[in-house]
Amino acid sequence: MRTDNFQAPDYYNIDELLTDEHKIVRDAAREWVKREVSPIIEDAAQKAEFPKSIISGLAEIGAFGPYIPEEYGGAGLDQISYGLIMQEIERGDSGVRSTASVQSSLVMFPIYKYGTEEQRKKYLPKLASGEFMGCFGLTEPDHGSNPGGMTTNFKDKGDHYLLNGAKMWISNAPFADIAVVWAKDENGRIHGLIVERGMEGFSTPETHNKWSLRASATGELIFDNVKVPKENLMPNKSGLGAPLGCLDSARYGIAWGAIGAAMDCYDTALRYAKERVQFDKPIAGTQLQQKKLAEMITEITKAQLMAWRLGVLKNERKATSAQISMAKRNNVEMAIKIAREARQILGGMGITGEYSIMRHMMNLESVITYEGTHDIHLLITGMDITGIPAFQ
Ligand code: TGC
Ligand code: FAD
Repeated sequence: MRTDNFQAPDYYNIDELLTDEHKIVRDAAREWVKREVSPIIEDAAQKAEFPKSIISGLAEIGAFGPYIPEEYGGAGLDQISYGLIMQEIERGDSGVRSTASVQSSLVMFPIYKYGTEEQRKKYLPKLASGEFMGCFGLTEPDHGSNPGGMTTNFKDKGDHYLLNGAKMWISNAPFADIAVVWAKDENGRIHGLIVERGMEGFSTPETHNKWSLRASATGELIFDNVKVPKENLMPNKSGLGAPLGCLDSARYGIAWGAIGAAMDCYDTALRYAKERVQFDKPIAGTQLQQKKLAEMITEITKAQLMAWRLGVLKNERKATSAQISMAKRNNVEMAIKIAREARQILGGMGITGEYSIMRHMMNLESVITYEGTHDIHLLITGMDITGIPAFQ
């Protein structure tokens, strides 16, 4: 079992920008990750198993619905607390953060924002406690970056809807109790439907052979003439903007989460470089390794400030989708570059499961792809500053 000696870098005293509540929430998540995630995560990733034993702990630290009001079982926290929780969880593993992101921002958020009061009462408290786990079906085999082209559809059959189609690359799908599914009606308008495990014609085959996010379960959602009760349609928003609105919230969490992965890689590499002696001195005393470490802490500090400022804007309801895209893109790229450099600092040891770096590095290949690829976020920034979409 690996000892977790993590010490969080805070080069610009960003702690001084946080409230007492932020620090309490952050420290509780940090301690929980040290205690419950670090000891088991490498084994889970090696076995490609989602560690279901951590679900109740995630609920206890407020990771399921941090910003959902307490009356629905959420933690009622602000956006910076949400970000800090994601940072700490992803410090442990991006796959665990994925589970929390999906549950909070892609399942609880749409039910809270677009659902009926009955739907909120029925699902949100159980999702907040982890009694129910959820997944989010937007991506299809032929429609990834372009979800507006989706073909999954439903027809009005009087007393129910008949749902057909397939979703791919869905986090939590293999074990989820409910799925928030985006599908077109007979007029081609996109709506969100809540599909429950056990509905006839609904299956969730697992996706195997992943080299990334191995401790997170990924699968497909198959709908073969699934009869969905009419009360399972979320009525308060339709069109592509509805799922994209959920992505704003999840992408924001990833902008913080990626910092956690980067901090873990940096902290591990710094400690190793100070201990590892070659040519009769610690490799941390060489200019080449100092360049790597100095650039890492610089980039982490910039990313921390960006995430914090975005959190302030989110709290004030002023953050734009394009600002969120910029932070997701910047911080994930920052983290993946740091993971690659940190792995090299560890030499041969860097490729082993004795250290977390290679796992973070492989995980981040998914993080840079999902919730909008690196390219798509650049195009979103490009469109925002020029006013001209360049997607087609
Ligand atoms: P476009 O015409 O630009 O927009 C359609 C409508 O949507 C509105 N909109 C947004 N609304 C809220 N938030 C946003 N971020 C929004 N972006 C656009 C827009 O105003 C418009 O509204 P209206 O009222 O005029 O109809 O749409 P487009 O088809 O040109 O596509 C734009 C594009 C490429 C940016 C978008 O499709 C996109 O973001 N693609 C990337 C797809 C993506 O991110 N998929 C993620 C799937 S879920 C996932 O990966 C979960 S991983 C979970 C984990 O494990 O952590
Ligand atoms: P494509 O869209 O086919 O893109 C392939 C390449 O082409 C990319 O490099 C892309 O940047 C580039 N490209 C695409 N369009 C353009 C363009 N206009 N201009 C220039 N370049 C372009 N989805 C869900 O709905 N729910 C989930 O829970 C979920 N979880 C996931 C978990 C994992 C582990 C992974 C890997 C993915 C997950 N996804 C999920 C899907 C994810 O959102 C998609 O993989 C992502 O949006 C990209 O779609 P794609 O894989 O089809 O790639």
